Amino acid sequence: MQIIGCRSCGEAGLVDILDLGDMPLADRLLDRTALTEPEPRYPLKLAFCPHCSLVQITYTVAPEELFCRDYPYYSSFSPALLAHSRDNALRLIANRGLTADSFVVEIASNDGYLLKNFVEHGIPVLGVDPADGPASVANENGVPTLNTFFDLPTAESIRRERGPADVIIGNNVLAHVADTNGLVQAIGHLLADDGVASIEVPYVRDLVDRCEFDTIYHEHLCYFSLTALTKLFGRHGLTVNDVEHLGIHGGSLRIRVGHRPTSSPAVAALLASERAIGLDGPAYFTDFASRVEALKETLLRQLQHLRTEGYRIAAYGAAAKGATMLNYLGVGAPLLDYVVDRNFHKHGKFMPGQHLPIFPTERLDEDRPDFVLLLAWNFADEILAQQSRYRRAGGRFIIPSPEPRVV
Ligand code: JHZ
Repeated sequence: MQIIGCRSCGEAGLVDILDLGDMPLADRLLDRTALTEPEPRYPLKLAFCPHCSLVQITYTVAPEELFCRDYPYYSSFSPALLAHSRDNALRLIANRGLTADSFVVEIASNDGYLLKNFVEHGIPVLGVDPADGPASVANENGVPTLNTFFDLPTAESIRRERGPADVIIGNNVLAHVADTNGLVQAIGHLLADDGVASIEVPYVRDLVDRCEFDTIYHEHLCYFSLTALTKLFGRHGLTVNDVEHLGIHGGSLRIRVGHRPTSSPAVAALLASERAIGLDGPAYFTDFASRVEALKETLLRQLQHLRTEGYRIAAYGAAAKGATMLNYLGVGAPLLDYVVDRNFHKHGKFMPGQHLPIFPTERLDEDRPDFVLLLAWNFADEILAQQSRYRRAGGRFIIPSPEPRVV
């Protein structure tokens, strides 16, 4: 569905920023039998709202089609993400003085990768996630999880049965929910008067500055600045009381939100710096499309040159962002041979659109392609360290952004 007004403030007059064309769904990995069937494609266009500064895509794919069955993303396959999440959990436990009498809720809790840290400390938790595979893994591992979408009716029923939440965590979920205001309202309803909501979102400034265009796909409806976040939460009587700029996922903001204003200087400082660089206006985004196009041309030329020279090239990371990268560049076979990934739920499947097969990472050692395009560049340090044997044997990685480089 095409949106008419802004996803946050509802105003008309969105300004176009970037058009990636009609794209397949990034996490819709295909079985071999589906390869001959037509694949749904939807418009992928980015726009800016001059009223509330929210960057957003203009077309909404039904959430049931995106998230419920066969959702292949399991958070627990990245040790760096596990460490990041554990650190967040331990800080919340210490700073909030959480005990066996507290109640922690996580929205989009996936396979229980984060809540397990609270469970270990004897703190009551509840996860909510619509993806049936990850939710059942969480339940099997002792992290109680409701296999449903988090919305106002769900928040009301949790509050009725369990009382208000002392902590609500929502990492990489705010951008995924079509009813943006409904989600924030539901958070406000479930959050205790003195509770804190800890929310992480990829930071739109990093997206633009580092040309991370591949993080744009249909699951990500919104791309947040602090300016846009404060307006969104403020509309529902909630205050952004703290903010941190983190490296995870190519650059993210973690905000702490509450009913009571206790705002830290960090919030005022980041809002001022967004104003100073013009992130609250459309001009900041004017050259983004041409920079994305230039990156595409450079990377394509490089890959084509290597192939012409007779080198074999594979890719690492059957990530959602990998699907945007491959489909926007229009590269599959014969330029690239295959994709490897650690997540065994993805093995034996094929990437959307370009239909490259997905294999376990051990394939790199067995097959020794000359180059590997790093689609999961956000975990570059971790993956390069893990692939030291392949690299010692002469294998090289191509890191696509902020500009292509070979390591
Ligand atoms: P990764 C995810 O996007 C999911 P994706 C989601 N769409 C979201 O919002 C963003 O994050 C923020 C694999 N891997 O996490 C695991 C290895 O094989 O960058 C993943 O399949 N070996 C909800 O899908 C992929 O790479 C490794 O050592 O773009 C990484 O996907 C590591 C670390 C990862 O996200």
